[in-house]
Amino acid sequence: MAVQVLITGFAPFGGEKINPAWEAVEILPDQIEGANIVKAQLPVLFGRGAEVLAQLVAVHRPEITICVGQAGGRAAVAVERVAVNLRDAAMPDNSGNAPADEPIMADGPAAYFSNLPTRAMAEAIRAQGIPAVLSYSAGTYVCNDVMYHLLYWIDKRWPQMQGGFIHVPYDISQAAGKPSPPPSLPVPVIARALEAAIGAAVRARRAEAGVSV
Ligand code: PCA
Repeated sequence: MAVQVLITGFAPFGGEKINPAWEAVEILPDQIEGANIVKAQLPVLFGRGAEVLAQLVAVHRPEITICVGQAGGRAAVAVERVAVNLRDAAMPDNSGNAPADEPIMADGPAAYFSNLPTRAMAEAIRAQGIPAVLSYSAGTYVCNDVMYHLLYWIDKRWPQMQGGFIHVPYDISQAAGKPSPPPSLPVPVIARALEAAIGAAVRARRAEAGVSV
């Protein structure tokens, strides 16, 4: 059975016309390293984004789930290692909700680590000649909300699943529209980075399962 990978991007938010995370996810191939790639978009909504993800996991039963979000201003693709149990919005989500100082899960730990091979994923991106870093904060906005929920479910409900999060820079078209242009990467390059990261995660899963490719 082919490994099933669920990969999500987000809708645009914060006044942007596009979200490079979704644009890149959308153009990924349907197969990477022999794994099936299921792509979906999540809404930029506290709570609801995670609910949509839970439905997708329940339907598609992926072995690997990777969510991808825009981190405007970052200069590299960031493979996130940690999600924290905190909602603290610097700007409202797409429904105008801006929670402050709230836990995500009353019965959850302060933080979770991703159980994906994050270092190998970052190295695989760099091997493509694309800047990549390991990141120790996914923020306290909707991306962290979704990542925390994902790791909470892996802990409580779906222990066979691996999950994590990747933040990506602005697309060059977004940077070009700003008076003091922040760092950016073209969407096709971001897609290549995601493909490399997914490939590394799939290879590691197979190696662990002892399955020959
Ligand atoms: N980035 C936001 C939420 C949606 C997205 O693409 C974040 O970093 O929280």
